[in-house]
Amino acid sequence: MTDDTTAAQTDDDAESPLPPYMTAEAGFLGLPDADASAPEAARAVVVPFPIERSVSYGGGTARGPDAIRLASHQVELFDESYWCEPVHRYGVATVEPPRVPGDLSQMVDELATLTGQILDAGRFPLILGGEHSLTPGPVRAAAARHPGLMVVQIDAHADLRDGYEDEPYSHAAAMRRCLDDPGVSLVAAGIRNISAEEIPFLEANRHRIAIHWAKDKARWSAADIADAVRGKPVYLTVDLDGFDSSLMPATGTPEPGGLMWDEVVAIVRAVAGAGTIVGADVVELAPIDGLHAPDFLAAKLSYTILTAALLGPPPATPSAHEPAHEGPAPGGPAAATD
Ligand SMILES: [Mn+2]
Repeated sequence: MTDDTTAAQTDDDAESPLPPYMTAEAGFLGLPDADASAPEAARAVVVPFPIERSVSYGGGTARGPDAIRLASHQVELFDESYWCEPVHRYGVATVEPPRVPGDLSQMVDELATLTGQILDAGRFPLILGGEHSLTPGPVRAAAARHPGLMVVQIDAHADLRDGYEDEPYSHAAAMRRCLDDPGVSLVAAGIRNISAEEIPFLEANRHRIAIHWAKDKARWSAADIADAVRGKPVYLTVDLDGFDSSLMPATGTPEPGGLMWDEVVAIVRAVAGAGTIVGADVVELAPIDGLHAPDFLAAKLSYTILTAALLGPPPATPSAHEPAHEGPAPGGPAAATD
């Protein structure tokens, strides 16, 4: 296919339908069909996107989306932080994996078009990777519709290289490609790998790049990230290697010294409370046969992201439906135990 042909088809892309929906039972969270809303009515649209082209160490991310989807069938729908089954308040539909072009630049273009269709329908796109090279696509679509877009990145790696191994759209350049749009800003957390070649770009773009280093995590919190995005539209990208490698060995470049589960959930919810999350991705799961905990983590995180983005953070105080603490109420007849 020539470039001219590609350009000529672009006009038609806005009219092209989404890929067909999976059944609710097969899709994300595996809802019994009787319990699910019609897929067209669901506010959340999950897009499995098994891109694997530029992996630099361990492979296997092409199997990531399916592993997350299948693990999601084991995720409990009830969320004790919200005291309900949040998915029934917004609805989720899952499309079949779209065609993944071999050329990474074209891949990004096509995913931008697809994500734009979801956004234009007033719905929330969640992309399941696949490698991190996909992220510039949905970010481009979101930035075109939400001026002043903030990208919140959970990652072990800064991903600020201007290409890697002659590939400008490499996963190692994912955030750099997002920042090609001068209107996009970046807040990163969990970073513990940056190369010397990335430093000049970082230093020249301090006004729109804030990095919360993993090494300093005792000195920053989710609230700092929330402050940076307050009142702004946010695209959330979670490279699963941002988690500590003890929790997330199933990724191409597992790294010690990373973020823990509660820390990432706190960031997601704080960002949802301060800004408006308009789209998200969860990328770089490379499943390990026989080790299902990482797949489940990715699935539960994906549900946590959808719920926070579509319902906001949970109530700050514990649910009124349950006692705040075990044991006797203060001042109650059994309060004096001495
Ligand atoms: Mn990354």
